[in-house]
Amino acid sequence: MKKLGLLILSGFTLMLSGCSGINVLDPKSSTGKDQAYLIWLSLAIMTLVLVVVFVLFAYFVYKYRYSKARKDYKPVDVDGNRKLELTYTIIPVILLIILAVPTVRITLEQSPDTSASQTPEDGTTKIEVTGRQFEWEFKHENGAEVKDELVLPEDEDIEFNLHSEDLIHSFWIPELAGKVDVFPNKELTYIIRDVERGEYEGKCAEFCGVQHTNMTFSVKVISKEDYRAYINDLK
Ligand SMILES: [Cu+2]
Repeated sequence: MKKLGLLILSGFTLMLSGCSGINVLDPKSSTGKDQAYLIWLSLAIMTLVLVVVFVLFAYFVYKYRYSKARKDYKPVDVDGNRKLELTYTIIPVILLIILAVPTVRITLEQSPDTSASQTPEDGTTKIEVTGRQFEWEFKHENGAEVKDELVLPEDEDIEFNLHSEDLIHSFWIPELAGKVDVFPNKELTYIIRDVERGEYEGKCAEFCGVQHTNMTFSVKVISKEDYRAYINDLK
């Protein structure tokens, strides 16, 4: 009975996690790929530590199990054993360095910026994003505005200038990159690099009111020529 309860509970947890159709671990931009790399790297290091600890644990539980023969066994005192202490200090430090270096580098590189770049680089497309209850508005470089539909040119870096008109929202295209909070009275610049062709889903990831669930948008990444034609038609 307990087992059945556990099974039902884990089933519910899976359903409630709302993971349908989201493929965070197979991202379609180099920004998202860097983020997925960090997830895999930390998972790999955690798994390594877990396996070593569990194997040693099982081994010691077995090796030092109680028996009549060892009833009066006194373990060796390892207090102050320099070799041992150095080993279990240095190994975690090395693991943390392996984890920290790419994490700090990628985080600094990708962090949303408070100042929009003044001189757009070649291969960068700027989109002004406005979040409001309960819709998204996208303004293209030529001034054309579209609601809840984001069309982008493939293989370009997309510079999003994000702001909100009311309260805090969160801009999220799971298949392209991680979430970014969108604030009122604060302009944030977030760059998603090398977006790949395809159709994706975008959403607000910050509970912002009763219609929050409906604050979604579609994302279409098309060829550069098609994109030029698209924004010219919008004008
Ligand atoms: Cu919202």
